Amino acid sequence: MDGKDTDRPVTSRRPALWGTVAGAVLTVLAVLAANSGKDTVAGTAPGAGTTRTVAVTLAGMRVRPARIEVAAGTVLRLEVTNSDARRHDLKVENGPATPLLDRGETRTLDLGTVTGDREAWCTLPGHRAAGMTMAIVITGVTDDTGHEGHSTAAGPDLSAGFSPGWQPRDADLAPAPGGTVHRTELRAAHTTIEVAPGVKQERWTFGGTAPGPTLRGRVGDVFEITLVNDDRRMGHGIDFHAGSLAPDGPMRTIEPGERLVYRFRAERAGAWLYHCSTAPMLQHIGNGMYGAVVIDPPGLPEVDHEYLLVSSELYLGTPGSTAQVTRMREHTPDAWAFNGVANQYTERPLKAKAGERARFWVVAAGPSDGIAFHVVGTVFDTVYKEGAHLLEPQEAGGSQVLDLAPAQGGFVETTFPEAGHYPFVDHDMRHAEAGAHGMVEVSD
Ligand SMILES: [Cu+2]
Repeated sequence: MDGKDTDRPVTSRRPALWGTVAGAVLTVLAVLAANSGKDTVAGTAPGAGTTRTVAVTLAGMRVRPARIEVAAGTVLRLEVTNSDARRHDLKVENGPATPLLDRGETRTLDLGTVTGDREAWCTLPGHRAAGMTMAIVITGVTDDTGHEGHSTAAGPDLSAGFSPGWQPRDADLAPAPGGTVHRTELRAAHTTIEVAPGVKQERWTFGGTAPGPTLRGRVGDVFEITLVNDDRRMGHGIDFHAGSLAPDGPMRTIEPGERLVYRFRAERAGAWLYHCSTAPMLQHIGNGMYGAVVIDPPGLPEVDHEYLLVSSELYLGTPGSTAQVTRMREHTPDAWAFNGVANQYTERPLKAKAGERARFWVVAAGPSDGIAFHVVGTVFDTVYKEGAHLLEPQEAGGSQVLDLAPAQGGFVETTFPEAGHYPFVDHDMRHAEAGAHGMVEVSD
């Protein structure tokens, strides 16, 4: 590669955690300050005889802080509180364990004098593997593995908070604008985006967002897109699946500072992908260069809400670095996302009212995963996939999942039966539990 890779090696996992680690250290510092009155110093070695009490929270398949640094010789106490609706415990490697704690229960674990690194985890089946772990790292001793700590948590901490001022991408899909010719300028540029709670990631984008802007029109409309390459470092191109034409000219790669005009007529309805056409597309799509084109089927009825959700994997780290591209090739994403940000609609739910009808347009951007789109608590009475109605309301059947391969698109419709909280997910649970999860809050 270019020798500027700043990723950690592939064997050392999960760059996303560094944000969490920093947060954990701050928490520890805050706890230290809060408890400084209790400290008793009985030796001259750093940490020797000092007592530290650290508040530890169990919630959302995470132990927080996920990492504690203590000086060798410190007497360590963990004040463990379960703030989750379900029960958890915390077991310290070669040390004490709490009993199963109900929500709101607290137990103090006395670890005594700590001299070596330890792990702690929830012992319920599967919780440790899901990321309920904490690393207790002793400072002032050489770690012969050369690593800082041994956190084994997987992926970004999705139970952490988004940064102050963070806003989700609007999932509402606006109606097609008037007119039959739609002109858009798309600028290819690098942008830093908060792609998961507290995780800022450099993205390659069309128009500064990933997904790029959504285009919408009717069958027969003409789209005239001017692509401008504002990226000073590399070439980009664009490919609209909604139009048919010879790729040679309009899909060519343009160099930094160049522009091209891509004109197509949308001859057929559907939920279409567009994406960067420059090789390697795994990297260009995987770093954010994709978006949706919605061409309404003739006679599409009005509904109370129309949402657009573009699904994708997320790969963290320096875009295009050896480490990131290796994860893309090995298909080990750091998270999955709707509209480019893991868990954004869990944090900021979509809103609807009981009895209202919603249409969810879904496009699978990949680059490697499709989606099994499901809305918990609802049955779809309408399914439209790849240009065809598979199910319509007057039929007796119902549908539970819209399944899309990478680059496919469609929509489903449902009516929310009553007030409540309806999660929407990629029903591949590996994806749902790592970011492909949102919520519709339905009120009376
Ligand atoms: Cu590109």
